[in-house]
Amino acid sequence: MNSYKRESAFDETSEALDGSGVPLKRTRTLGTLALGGLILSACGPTFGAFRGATTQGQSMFHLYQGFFYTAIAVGAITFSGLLYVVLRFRRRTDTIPHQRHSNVPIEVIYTVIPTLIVIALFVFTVRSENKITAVSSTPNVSVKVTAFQWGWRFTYANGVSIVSQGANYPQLVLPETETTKITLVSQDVVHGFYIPAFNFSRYALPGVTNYFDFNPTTTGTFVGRCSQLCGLYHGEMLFSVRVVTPAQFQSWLTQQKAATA
Ligand SMILES: [Cu+2]
Repeated sequence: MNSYKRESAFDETSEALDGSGVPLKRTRTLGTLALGGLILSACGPTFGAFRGATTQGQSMFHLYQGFFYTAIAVGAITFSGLLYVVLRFRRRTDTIPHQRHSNVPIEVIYTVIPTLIVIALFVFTVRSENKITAVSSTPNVSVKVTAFQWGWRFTYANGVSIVSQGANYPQLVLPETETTKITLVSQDVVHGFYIPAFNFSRYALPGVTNYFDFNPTTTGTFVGRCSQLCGLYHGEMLFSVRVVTPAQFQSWLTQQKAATA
């Protein structure tokens, strides 16, 4: 009797209405779903990608994560169907199931659903790419990155230049949260400006100038490398990226300027 009472008391609360007249139970379910989605995207599996140390890198990561979740859902449905027929018609004595020439509703479903999935993935891709490739007209910092066989030169607007010197790999210093506009060029052959933690790679092409922005979201030091086989010492084309607070960045830049002078 006690358990019955508790159950009925629970039912009363769960069927209660919230202000808008929607049953509380449904509101809670929707809330749980939304929270679940939020937790999945914030702390869900990375599927081997970086979470992204820039706002652009995070957009890339969320797109990749969304593609992966979609692939898992499609895979689960496909394999469930496959497993069902394998088990359902496993007996040797089973006669061949009823064969039909066509089934219009099923054909419509398996044409329309994949089309909708592709359209949705396309829309999300365009939205993410627009965010990733957007270039600010009023960046806080501008750096020209020059790739050459086999190193990098980072030139800041005030003339400070950091360049590869033998085994001394250059370091690109960026301010956290602020917008840094990168102008990427190549002095000789095709190179790839790749920062794994930023989920970002872009060709450095001779005769072509590429522009993009970085808005770092966290301080730290990250590995950078050339992602295009560009010759004998391609493997030596390493660099690092150090993200510091804007105040630290300003004092670093002033110090470098004084050292150059
Ligand atoms: Cu290279």
